[in-house]
Amino acid sequence: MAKEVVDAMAMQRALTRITYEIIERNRGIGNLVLIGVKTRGVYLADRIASRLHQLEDTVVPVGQLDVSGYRDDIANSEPTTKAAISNLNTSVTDKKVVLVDDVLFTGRTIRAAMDAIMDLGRPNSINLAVLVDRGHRELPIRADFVGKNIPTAQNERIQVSVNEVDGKDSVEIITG
Ligand code: 3GP
Ligand code: 5GP
Ligand code: MG
Repeated sequence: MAKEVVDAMAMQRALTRITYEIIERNRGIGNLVLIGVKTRGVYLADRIASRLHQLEDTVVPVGQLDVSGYRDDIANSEPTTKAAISNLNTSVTDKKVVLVDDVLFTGRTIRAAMDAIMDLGRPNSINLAVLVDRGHRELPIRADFVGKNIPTAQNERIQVSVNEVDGKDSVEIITG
């Protein structure tokens, strides 16, 4: 059973609010870099970047991060490649990095993402923006910018749809 908890308008508003919060927290957006966690985190990062462009008239670089080689809980037959971050035309060293993902759950993906970023350089800071925090953390990780907190049972799933790949913007709770 699917229950919609965030519709297209609410998702737009949440991303706009997160964008303002990023500007406020960083006192402007100089030295900012966005890194989206594949797959849907990348589309959310692109949308935040386009709002930043509208509001601050500045182009913020957006990288795409594939954490699969850095995870601790997925058997990994492929050797870890250092090319986990693609499309980023700048170094992360001395940058204020904002990681963007769709759902924060155990925190293991973000732990892996931080490892991948640290392998590439030494950022000034790393913040985390997520559209949904569904709870159930297994590591001491929290998000700095949250679209919506959705407390879930372990056996529930959060389905995030984005227009770019799913043809609609929504967040649904899937049960059973
Ligand atoms: P995403 O790549 O856009 O984040 O992890 C692959 C996809 O499976 C994710 O898409 C996510 O939407 C979906 N997914 C749903 N439930 C889970 C879950 O419990 N764990 C993981 N890793 N992915 C899930
Ligand atoms: P974590 O590593 O924090 O357990 O999970 C975060 C990653 O796994 C996110 O990138 C997300 O894609 C995926 N994930 C975990 N649980 C869910 C869920 O309920 N829904 C969706 N859409 N993704 C999930
Ligand atoms: Mg994700």
